[in-house]
Amino acid sequence: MKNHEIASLFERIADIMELKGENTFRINSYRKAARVIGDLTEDIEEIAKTQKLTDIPGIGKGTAEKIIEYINTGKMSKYEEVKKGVSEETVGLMQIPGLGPKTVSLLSRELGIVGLRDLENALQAGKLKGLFGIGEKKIENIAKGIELFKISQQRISIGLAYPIVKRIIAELQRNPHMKDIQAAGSLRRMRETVGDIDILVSGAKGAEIVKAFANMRGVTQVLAAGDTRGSVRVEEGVQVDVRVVCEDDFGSALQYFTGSKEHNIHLREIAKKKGFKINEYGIFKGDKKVGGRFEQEIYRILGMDWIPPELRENRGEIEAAQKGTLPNLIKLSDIKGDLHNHSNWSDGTPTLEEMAVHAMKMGYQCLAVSDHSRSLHVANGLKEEELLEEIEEIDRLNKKFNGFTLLKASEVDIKADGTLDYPDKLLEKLDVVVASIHSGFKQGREKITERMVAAIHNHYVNIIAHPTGRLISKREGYEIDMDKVIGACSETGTALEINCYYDRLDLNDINCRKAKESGVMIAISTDAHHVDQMWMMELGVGIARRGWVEKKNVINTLFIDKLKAFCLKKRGRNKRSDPEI
Ligand code: DGT
Ligand code: CA
Ligand code: CA
Ligand code: ZN
Repeated sequence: MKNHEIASLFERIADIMELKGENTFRINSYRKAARVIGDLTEDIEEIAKTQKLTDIPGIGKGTAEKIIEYINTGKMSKYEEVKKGVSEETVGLMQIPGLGPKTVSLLSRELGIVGLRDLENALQAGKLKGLFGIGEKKIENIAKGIELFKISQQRISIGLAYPIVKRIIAELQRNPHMKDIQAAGSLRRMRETVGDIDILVSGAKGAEIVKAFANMRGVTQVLAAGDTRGSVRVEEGVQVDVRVVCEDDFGSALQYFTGSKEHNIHLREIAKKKGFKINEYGIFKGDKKVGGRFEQEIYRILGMDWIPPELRENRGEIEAAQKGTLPNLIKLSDIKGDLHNHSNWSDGTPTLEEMAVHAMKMGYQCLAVSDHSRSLHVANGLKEEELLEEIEEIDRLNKKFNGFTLLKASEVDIKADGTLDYPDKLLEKLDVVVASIHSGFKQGREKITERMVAAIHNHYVNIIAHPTGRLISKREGYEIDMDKVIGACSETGTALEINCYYDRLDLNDINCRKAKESGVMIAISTDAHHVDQMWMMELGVGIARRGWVEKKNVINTLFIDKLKAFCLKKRGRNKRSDPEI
């Protein structure tokens, strides 16, 4: 799919035009096109084939022509034209979070900064100080932006890697020489970011399999292709490694290449003490191989329970496996609903009905529509009367459904002073209230924590959404005292959200585990703005598993009456019939 490439090309055109100080109106139309194309779920090439590009809102005739040109030739003359006279390196600078065209043009004019190296030198020499409009805080942000940029060049979100792996596995599975195939490494452990993708295959004809791997759709560069291993770069920019082993070794190789390194080192020490040796070829007693076909054998022979990959970080999982006290981790199939979603009433794409139909297809019992609240203008937040209308529409739709419920909800903005964006009497009409911070990120740790805790103490707030506000590829999030937040949630019966959206994924694994240990319930929610984002539930479940979370810790595994009771309980209305949760 070329959607992503084309969207970023338009984004780059807009950036360069802005750098050159060109017409704002035209710049914005390129940015809009970039956003629209980035959000498309259909393959833009497919759409182009049927001549419907201009049917897409935001795509005019000129834009459509540029897209077709790119599809046909791999080039866009507008881009070639606009970047004349600007160095590639300077264009690259604008990809650094916090460095927009205005700052980049200032830096180049005043300090002659062309690329990243220049910028880093200038920062180190303190040359940015005193430039017009660049204060201490801005300098600090640029430094942080460079760090994030470097990380994003090295690691990608699991949400981006996941579909790549699915595509590769589906393609390789068709190869007749293949026996087993499985993702290993950090991806199998469901780390929130992955450095590269590791795929393990078993089969007798290694060279044939590696050849098929190197010739896969989407490969842009072959870094290595031998008899038992191959390494390629794919169009999404990430490196993918494949190893081929013989069937008899598959389990031990899978164990080895899943890692983490720290887990494996600890496990090897235990093996050694017990007189075994483990490596990618098997588990050995002296020279005799005693296991290796299945991963389970390794753990069993070492006297412990099999450890789910998400736990393999050497954070106490080996000891728990020896004692038989590993948690019974939550599974995707335990999920009964999704409690944070946006429809076209605010900034989402789908209608309420489309969301409901998709949720039913996913086997859910319920779905909460939590459109944005009134102050969030950028996200088309709902005025009070609009939320009332939406509630009516939900009531009307629910009459049509059988065994499925759209829950009335809102993602209410927590304002700068810790109060909520809607009055209690309106919140009372909702089944689920999700609250989150979208502004004032720079308030400082104490103030933000206070603000969040105040919201948690509101009797109507059931879930705190994306509790750190970070975006993996763009920003670190606000500083917050998570222990205090967890404490307040535990005290008040408020749930914390794992936001499944690939660029968010906060609560992270560590805080998740803390929350669980403090008895805080967790909501795993996708924050979908499109039905095609609802699959990301899988990512959130992965993070929950990394946080040792069990089904009983998660509110969206509850049957709907229990879920409603959980929410009502906080309002103090339902004291007599405490739900058993
Ligand atoms: P990443 O790619 O940075 O997200 O992290 P991983 O964990 O996927 O690391 P990677 O791709 O370098 O290696 C895949 C697995 O192979 C790793 O999790 C464990 C195993 N492995 C690699 N190098 C070593 C090593 O030196 N010792 C041990 N015990 N295992 C290793
Ligand atoms: Ca890896
Ligand atoms: Ca690797
Ligand atoms: Zn949201």
